[in-house]
Amino acid sequence: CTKEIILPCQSSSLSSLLANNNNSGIIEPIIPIRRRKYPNRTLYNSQTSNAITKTSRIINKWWENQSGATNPPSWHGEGGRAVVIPAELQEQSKKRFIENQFNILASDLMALNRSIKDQRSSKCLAHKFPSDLPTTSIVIVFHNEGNSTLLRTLTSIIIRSPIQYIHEIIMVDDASINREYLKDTLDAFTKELPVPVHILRNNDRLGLMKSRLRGAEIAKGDTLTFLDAHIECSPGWLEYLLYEVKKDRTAVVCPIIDVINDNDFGYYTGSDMTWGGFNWRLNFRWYPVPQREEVRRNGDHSLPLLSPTMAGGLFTINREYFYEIGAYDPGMEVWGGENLEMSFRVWQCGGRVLIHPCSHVGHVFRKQTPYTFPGGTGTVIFHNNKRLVEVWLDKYKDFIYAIMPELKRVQAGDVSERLALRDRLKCKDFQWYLENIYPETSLPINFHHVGAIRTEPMSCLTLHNVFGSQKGNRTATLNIETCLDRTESPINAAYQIVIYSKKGEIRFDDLCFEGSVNSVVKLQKCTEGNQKQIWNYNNETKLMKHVNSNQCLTVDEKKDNGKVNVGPCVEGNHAQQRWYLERSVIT
Ligand code: LR7
Ligand code: MN
Repeated sequence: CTKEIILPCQSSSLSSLLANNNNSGIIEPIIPIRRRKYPNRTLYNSQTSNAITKTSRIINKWWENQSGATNPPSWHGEGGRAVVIPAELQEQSKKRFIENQFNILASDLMALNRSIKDQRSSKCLAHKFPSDLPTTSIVIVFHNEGNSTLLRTLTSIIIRSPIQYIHEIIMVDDASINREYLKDTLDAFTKELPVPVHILRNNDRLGLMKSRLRGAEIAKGDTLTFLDAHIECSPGWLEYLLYEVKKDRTAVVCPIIDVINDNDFGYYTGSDMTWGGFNWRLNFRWYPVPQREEVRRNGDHSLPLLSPTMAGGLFTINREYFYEIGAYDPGMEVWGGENLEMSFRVWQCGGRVLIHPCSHVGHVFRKQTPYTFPGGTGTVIFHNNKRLVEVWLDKYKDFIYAIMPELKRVQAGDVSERLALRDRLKCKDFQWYLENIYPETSLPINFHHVGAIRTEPMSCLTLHNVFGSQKGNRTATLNIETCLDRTESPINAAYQIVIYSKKGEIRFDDLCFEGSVNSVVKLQKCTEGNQKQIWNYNNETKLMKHVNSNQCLTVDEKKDNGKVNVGPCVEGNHAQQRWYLERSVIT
């Protein structure tokens, strides 16, 4: 089953994350670190300028020790540009890629305080903040993080935040192995920073959820801000997050996540028209923001989006509210699932998940994890997802288990405390969440039928390659094949389950049956208002009409290639056009 597991940050979903126009934004001054001046904005008082100067001095010292040079070897990556690896370093950089699953040499060639573009629109820049924003404790957990990426994470926080709001930075080393620099070098670097930095070190691997819980426990700030360990904060990233939490203590606020290329560290603006959802296998996914959300915001892209889910890595939350709403599920291990769990929980129990389009933080997206998953990748993620399903999904459990029969078999462990939490908070059910917060979901909410669609001899519409491989290529195909028994071969039978929705789509996850006159039916991304994706079933004649062409769904018997076509409807009894909807997997 591991081949089906797709990590959220795989490259295929990245393209949908990028903004169309990457050329806007003023570049911070590209000058040597020592002389770099930061514009004095509101909130950026002398305390902040001093912090920036001091941080720059430390960075210089760090580089001198590292490379014997006053400044980095050359000005790589300035303005967020990509690093060009010198020919003599290319082989080494490729060889060392696996250490972190990103090009650490490219990162090493850049200044820790390399400049990037200001990502904010003029509308965002016009926002005003009160001076009494809540403070924050920044929690960064890491397992085997790269040196320069981690130090750049810290540097970017300090040089791009109004320092008076940073109560402290709490770092949790989740039992990294064979990385000496995460000990003394990190201690020395952080000791000199102009904000208090606490470093906790786990003796045993706790995984990211329990590590974050451990970090949050010692936090004293008004809010908590969680960050991954390989990020770059862009100018103004923090103010917007803090202000939303000040206005609404139940808001969980995420920045737009910009993309730092894993190979050359080029910094690319994330789209403000992308939000968080999830697919049938409970993988977090980016999807386009629907029109209704544009209407709700009056087209103002400097206002926060109400997002169904969050990516998980980067967000600010009121510290007390974090605990009220149930923090993290301590039964979850290593990586995965906690992002959806928190999203469902926050929405179902009265909070809100926001993405603030004025706040941008860059993140190094990797195609694979560089570290081990104690217990096995599949097992761990399934265990976490099973807990999520058992606690939050109500009757949608049955659907998920039909789609992922493997998940039904794994152990969730004891979830009674999480169920008690849900009870205590009087949370709404999952149906409410889907209907009100995520009506665009690919899960079945408004449907005529969920299950196999077959012809008279037991042949079923069957899908292949729907979720793609780890590398992200997805060449979904549709065939007509022998119907499979869900008890005998549940895993393969899952690919014969489709939704026939009230809108008239026939869909599998986010893929829709798309037809046109006299041609083979294709699987395409479902798109609102695409008439070629609308079907009309007649329970009496058993015909499945393709509305747009006024033709019928037909088994291609002549070619005998296992394909289904849209073709002229035949009067009377024609077995190739008679379709039966098998018993639904949910009601
Ligand atoms: O055992 C572990 N212990 C850790 O401390 C495993 C991981 N970690 C740390 C790790 O070093 C990193 O700092 O946890 C952090 C997240 O792990 P990554 O960066 O290896 O994975 P990721 O970027 O794919 O993680 C995304 O999904 C995770 C699901 O559990 C978390 O929610 C991450 O926070 C999340 N990251 C983001 O949302 C950033 C944007 C990427 C996307 C989409
Ligand atoms: Mn990450």
